Amino acid sequence: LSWNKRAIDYGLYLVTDRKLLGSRNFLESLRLALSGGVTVVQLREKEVDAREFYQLAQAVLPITDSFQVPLIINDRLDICLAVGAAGVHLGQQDLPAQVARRLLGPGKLLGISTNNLEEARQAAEDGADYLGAGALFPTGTKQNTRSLTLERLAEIKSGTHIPVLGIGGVNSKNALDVLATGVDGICVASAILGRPNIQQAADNLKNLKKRW
Ligand code: TZP
Ligand code: MG
Repeated sequence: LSWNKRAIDYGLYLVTDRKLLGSRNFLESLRLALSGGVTVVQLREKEVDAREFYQLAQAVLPITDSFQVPLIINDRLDICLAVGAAGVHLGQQDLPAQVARRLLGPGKLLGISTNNLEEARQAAEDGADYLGAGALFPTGTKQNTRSLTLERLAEIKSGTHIPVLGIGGVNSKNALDVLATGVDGICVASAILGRPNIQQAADNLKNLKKRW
């Protein structure tokens, strides 16, 4: 699929982590999350080699396509291009945003992780399409996160002109507080994939967002 960047709904952005699934099947869990209303999927695989990441991305793309949801690849611009994913998500320790934008061309989505207004403004200037900002709450999904208060998140949102998503321990109990900062969406892993009923968990978060 090709994407109209201006029309992308960042409301409920799922970051994958197979460790959260236990013995449950990955592709089936993804289908459940999409059925529940996830609007963007980021494939985040920290423990696989390039070949396995590539093959997994190839398997995921027809599923996200069938829900007309963009697939974003974490860390690996080469794999994004190789499978024809919608875009790539990079952190402050990955390829610089400016370089990634040059390699991707104008059509692909580029997301950048940020922790303060300076990084956010720089990423936007360097060609990012959206920002992830966190970590807002304690999380078991990622080690060594920098923390970010809701006040600082609001500052990032009001100080930039591209979509901003709150990430890090976001769940059904705190999602409304995150949305109250004015951000464009929430970015979650465990609040969907770590729940016993994945579809219901996604649907519940989606409804919070809708009612907000
Ligand atoms: N980046 C900052 S926090 C985080 C990432 C990838 C983990 C998000 O997972 P969870 O389970 O929603 O806290
Ligand atoms: Mg990274």
